[in-house]
Amino acid sequence: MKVTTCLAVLLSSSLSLAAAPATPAAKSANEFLKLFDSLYVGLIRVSQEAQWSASTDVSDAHEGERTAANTALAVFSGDKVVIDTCRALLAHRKELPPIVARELDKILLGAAEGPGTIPDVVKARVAAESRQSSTMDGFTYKLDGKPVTANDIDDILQKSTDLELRKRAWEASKQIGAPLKAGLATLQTLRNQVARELKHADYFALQVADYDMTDAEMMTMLDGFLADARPMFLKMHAWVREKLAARYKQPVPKLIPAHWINNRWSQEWLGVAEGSVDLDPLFKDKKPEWIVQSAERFWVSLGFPPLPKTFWERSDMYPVAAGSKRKKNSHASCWHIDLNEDIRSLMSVKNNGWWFRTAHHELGHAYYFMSYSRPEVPPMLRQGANRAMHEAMGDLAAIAASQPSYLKAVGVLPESTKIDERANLLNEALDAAIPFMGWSAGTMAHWEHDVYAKDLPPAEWQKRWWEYVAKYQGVAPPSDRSQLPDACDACTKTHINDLPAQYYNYSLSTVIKYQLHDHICRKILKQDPHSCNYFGHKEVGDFLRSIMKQGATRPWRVVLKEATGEPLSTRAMLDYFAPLNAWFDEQLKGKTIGW
Ligand code: X8Z
Ligand code: ZN
Repeated sequence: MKVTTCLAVLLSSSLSLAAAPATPAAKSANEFLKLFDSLYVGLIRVSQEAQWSASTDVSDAHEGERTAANTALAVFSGDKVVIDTCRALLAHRKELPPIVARELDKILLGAAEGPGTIPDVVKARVAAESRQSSTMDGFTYKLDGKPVTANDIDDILQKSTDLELRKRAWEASKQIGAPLKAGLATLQTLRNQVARELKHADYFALQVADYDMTDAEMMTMLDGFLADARPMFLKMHAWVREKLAARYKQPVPKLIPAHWINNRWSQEWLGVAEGSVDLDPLFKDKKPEWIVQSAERFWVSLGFPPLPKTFWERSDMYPVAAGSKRKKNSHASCWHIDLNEDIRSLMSVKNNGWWFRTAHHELGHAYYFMSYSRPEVPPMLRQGANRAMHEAMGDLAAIAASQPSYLKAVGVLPESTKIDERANLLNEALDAAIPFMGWSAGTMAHWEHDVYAKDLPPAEWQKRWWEYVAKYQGVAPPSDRSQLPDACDACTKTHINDLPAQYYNYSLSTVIKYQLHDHICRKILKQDPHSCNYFGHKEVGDFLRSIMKQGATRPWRVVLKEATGEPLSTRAMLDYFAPLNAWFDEQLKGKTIGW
């Protein structure tokens, strides 16, 4: 085969290979990848470091450094030579080892994020992304005129029964939307321009391409999840609105007012199921550090190594001290700084049940990073089998961390505590699965799809958002927000700004986590999935590691089928919650379902 780019000529003349490749195409690809990987890893590290500083200490200087580092990365990743070389090599796909073709595919997807053929657009996009993150991370919420943190707002929504205060706190949580709206409008155009340059239909389609799917296929799949979960969701919705109306002494509404629910976006419906284990009091005397250490103990008990020393030295996991001027991103995340050993987490951990689960989730990412950081997995494939699989590992640890048998085993829950299994199952469905499908596969996926694939004008964003919240989540704002000219309630969600067109990752991960859980409990531990404790079981760790260590070297559908014996399916999730059906039917006799 003949590759005519100057980079390839330079490469073939200057590099030698350790092992003779089977075909000329493979030889050229190896030479190209050797140089590409070395430059890419260097640039990614610098870009991640700059992003880390900008996210943990918001300042103009850090924003400037992030923009500079990300521009350098984009210029390299999207260089025309890189694009032409990958395309030329992929024209000989059949002559390439599959892992090499996968690497080249991933490089092309990365290039499509910033094609060198439109440098001004790419530069503008990188700067606009950086600005948007700084605006978001540097924002201060105000409640009754006083500054409050996201944790403070969540505390009120999780604990207060004062409906007026709840409404003010919920409205305060929407303040951040207006300053982000103009930036998102700019990014809507720039992201689509960038994606369309390399012939992706739009930015949403570009993100979905990472799953080897078209956006139509993805939307059909998500609509399938929604249809599968809908019968239970409708029952759950009818039951919850009665419960909350009684709690707040209000008439039973058709749509549930958003400030009645314990989460800023009604994505998780926590604290409705009475009689379920209330975790918060159990952590009252614990330090936030203990929460993260417990999450590490969970993973170590499965046979994973302790986290690297640098994780503890470099992570930023606790709220900024009161009175400090420093501002940091308030959303939990885990970072693979150098695609090798430098792993860090950014959180604002407090000693409550929500952060206990979230810490387990974040360390799931950390252990996935550690498992595929090995010489057999090239840098471009140091990713999850797909992005959802990465989230699923975290989510799996989060459900495992909520199981009473685990909480008893690690001494959080007194041995003598009586467990109301039905209440716990209901609580889990409300918190981690069924309403979450309406939010993730419904509102979030459809709204972002409209924004990118249908170029929905910013003037229509707010109205469309609340139409979807009503349709998919059965929720309404406390007062009409669809006509507020400056508001952007969608923009209040972190991912809309800095992980755009990817939220369906969490819908898939919800489905996958129950498939993995079902397999682990039934096939490996021979336990009932409703009461199943992974803690201390190395065979569970071996199973998870067998998936994680592959990174993205093989197609995700193959990896999932091999691991669980089943293709992607809502079966396990629906089976898991099936015991609630009869109970709901009993509770809802004579009541109206739906809205
Ligand atoms: O963003 C997250 C993780 C990031 S690693 C904490 N999650 C989604 C969200 O908060 O909206 C986990 C569940 C859904
Ligand atoms: Zn995550």
